[in-house]
Amino acid sequence: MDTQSIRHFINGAFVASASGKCFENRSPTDNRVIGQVCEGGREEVDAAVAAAKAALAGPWGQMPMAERAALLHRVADRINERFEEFLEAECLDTGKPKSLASHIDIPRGAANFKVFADAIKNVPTESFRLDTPDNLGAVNIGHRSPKGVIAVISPWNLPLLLMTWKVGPALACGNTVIVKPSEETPLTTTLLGEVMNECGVPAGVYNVVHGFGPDSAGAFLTEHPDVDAITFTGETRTGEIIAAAAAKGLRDVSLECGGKNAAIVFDDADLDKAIEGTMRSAFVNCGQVCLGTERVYVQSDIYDAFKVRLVEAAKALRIGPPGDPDANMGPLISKEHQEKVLSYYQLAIDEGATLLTGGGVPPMPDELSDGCWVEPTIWEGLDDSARVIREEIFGPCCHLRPFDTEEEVIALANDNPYGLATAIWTENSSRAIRVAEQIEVGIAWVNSWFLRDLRTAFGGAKQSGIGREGGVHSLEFYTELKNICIKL
Ligand code: NAD
Ligand code: 6OD
Repeated sequence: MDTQSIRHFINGAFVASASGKCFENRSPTDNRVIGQVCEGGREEVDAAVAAAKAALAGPWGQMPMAERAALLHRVADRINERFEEFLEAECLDTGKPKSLASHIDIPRGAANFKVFADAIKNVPTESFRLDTPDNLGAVNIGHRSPKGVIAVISPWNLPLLLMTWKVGPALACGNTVIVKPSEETPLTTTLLGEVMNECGVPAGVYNVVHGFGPDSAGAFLTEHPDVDAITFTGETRTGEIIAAAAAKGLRDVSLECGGKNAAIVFDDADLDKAIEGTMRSAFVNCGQVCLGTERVYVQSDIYDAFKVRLVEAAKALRIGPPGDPDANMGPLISKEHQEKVLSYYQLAIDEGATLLTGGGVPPMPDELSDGCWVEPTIWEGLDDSARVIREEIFGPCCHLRPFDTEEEVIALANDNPYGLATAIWTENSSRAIRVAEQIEVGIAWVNSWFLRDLRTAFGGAKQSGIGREGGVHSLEFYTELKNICIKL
């Protein structure tokens, strides 16, 4: 794939925009232009939706489930065969360390196809025998069919992983898709088009239209009347706009949105595990993980010991570009996001935080000085009502606050409009379950973080989203369940 000239993938072919419009793709490591991306308009969205609709009526719609599943296994295998190209492309777009993308982004991108191809073969449908007045009875059989044409709107933080997390189950269930990847990260979604063709996935099953959100490909796609359902991952306020678009025509919508996640460290926690886990949850992917921890509550009697160790570990993080084998933290995604995160760093000080480490832009070599770098940052001392405590920052930062009792920390953790994830650190399993049950989130980890079993429900409570994906929950979303009632 020519990473310098990125086109749409529609009906099995790479095409430019009819308008000739393009936008720049810039490297987060030094802000240089790394390519031009075609910007899709109504014409490209119409063509992609028409291709997706036609494919449902073609060989894809007739394909037996086992054959479809085998094809998706081939897609996963081909991603793994072209692993290095996917890795290069993901790191070029995001600037993240290769060590991270090679362990998380690319393998999960492939796994998402295999897991859901296998799941679809093993999910039973319901059946009920009904007594009737004539004593002959009736039998009800559940039948699942694909929902149809699915719009997939994906973000930039884990581009391949989060896009295939939706495309994998959608295709496994027999749907066709149009993906609108984030304008920040167009590469791996485009590369997947080549893989689809190589594996023999019929034209029109997987389509990609590049562009922005409002008044661009994202809005045109979600508003398109021939799109049957929309699955979205991104910011909560974008989710609200997409939910409104989905309401027209009563299309189904799945929303995986933002978070302001709490970690809770009890005094009986294994401190080594809690420090290692909190370091990952606050700083991995430069803090750009929706499940990441930005609020850390630590029981008072271990607060000082925890603080000293976390700050020391954060200071030891090595910031650098993907090619630096020692780097374990990359840049933020864009200058715009860097500006946003730095504005929160300033706000924290204005709101009265004590800065424990970081708080600015790290010194970088000349050739990287225009990159989107920020320091890993830890504060304490903010009021619970501070904006830095309440709003999602989506950067490598967290605030520490002591607590005394279980009841107090449950109330603190729940005092937020978001409800995505939490991490609870304790060696007392009764307490762990008691607390996990009371935290208002979709995902609660105990003595771990981002430990994923793809068969489990994934999604957010409160303003973190609507619906659940993962395992049978994805199959629920991507199929239409019909009841067939047969009178005997
Ligand atoms: P974003 O909402 O800005 O963009 C996400 C996608 O939506 C992009 O492809 C964008 O072009 C598109 N978009 C924007 N406006 C649109 C519109 N009006 N109509 C249609 N499409 C539109 O989010 P982002 O900045 O790419 O990602 C970061 C956010 O995503 C954070 O808030 C993070 O918490 C959230 N996120 C959530 C999860 C989850 O699983 N809950 C996972 C990853 C990221
Ligand atoms: O692991 C996943 O399936 C998933 N959806 C992760 C989301 C991470 C958010 O940034």
